[in-house]
Amino acid sequence: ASMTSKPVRNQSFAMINCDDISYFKKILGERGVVLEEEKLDDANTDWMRKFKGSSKLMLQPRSTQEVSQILDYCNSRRLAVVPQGGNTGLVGGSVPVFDEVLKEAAKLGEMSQLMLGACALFDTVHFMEVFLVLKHLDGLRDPLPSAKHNFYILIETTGSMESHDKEKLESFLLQSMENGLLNDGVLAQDVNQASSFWRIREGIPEALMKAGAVYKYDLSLPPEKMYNLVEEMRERLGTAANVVAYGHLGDGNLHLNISTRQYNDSILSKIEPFVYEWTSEQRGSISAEHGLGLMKANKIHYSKSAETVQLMAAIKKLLDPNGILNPYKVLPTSILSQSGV
Ligand code: 2HG
Ligand code: ZN
Repeated sequence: ASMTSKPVRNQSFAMINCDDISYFKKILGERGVVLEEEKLDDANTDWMRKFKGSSKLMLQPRSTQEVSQILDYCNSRRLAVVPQGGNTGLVGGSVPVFDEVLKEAAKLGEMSQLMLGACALFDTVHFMEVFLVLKHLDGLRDPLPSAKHNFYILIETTGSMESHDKEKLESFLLQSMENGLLNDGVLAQDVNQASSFWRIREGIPEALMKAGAVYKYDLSLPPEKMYNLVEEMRERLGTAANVVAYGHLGDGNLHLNISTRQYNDSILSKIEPFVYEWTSEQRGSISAEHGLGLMKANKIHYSKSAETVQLMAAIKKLLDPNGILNPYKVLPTSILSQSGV
């Protein structure tokens, strides 16, 4: 079951024919043109298995020049294109909706990876759900086995001097325990232990997938309000669902994940539009880290004004006059048809 009703195919886009394929083989060589159904099937399906397209062709350019040749051609032929990296998106942003041409971006992605690497240098504070992960994933240990707690935070600092980081964290832990802010805590003694803590934090999405169906929301909210939404949602849903909250405390990013045995419209109607309205009232954003994709293209008005959305559509029209780039995503189809995209 999908959480989004599918838009209709934009009939101004052409369908791929043999001439197109010959042209792509000419510029990319045989190796750059993938037609095998099995490979396409993976790329057509998002990793949560919620969104599925029917692309018949994947291109693997290896230079920016090849990329620009592909886009020139697709634009002149009105062939819609979906660039795809790791295909680990959560909002249906990286899979085709219909028969768009797939363009593998992984081989060109080194620059933006660099950027992720640089980000990791900053101190990070995450909050997380521990038991869910311990229950569903193997080989992990409870870092604070003496008692069960409701709320865990994971803090990592990366200063230039390890001993100084350690001192800072030790005194933070001690002080916070003294004034009742924290019940319990543990400091990783070496990199192995640190990475075992991280495995718990990073295992949450996987554990949720194993637990059953999951409704995912990626919100940004004032940090002091974040948990109110979680509590309200728990009240609203009662025993029908397990409301799981984790995320990036430092930037006010709440991953509200609602786990149920199966997808079910009555649960969905208790979650939406409530979750979007609540976020909008707090002047938060309904898409903090993972974009709007297909899933939230028609929800953008909860966090952006009509003027801003018009402006975004105008910029899109300027850069992509035929609307061939990743269509049906981010902006509502109604706005784009008004602006003639
Ligand atoms: C994370 O912080 C990722 O673990 C995934 O951004 C978020 O699964 C999610 O909702
Ligand atoms: Zn995240």
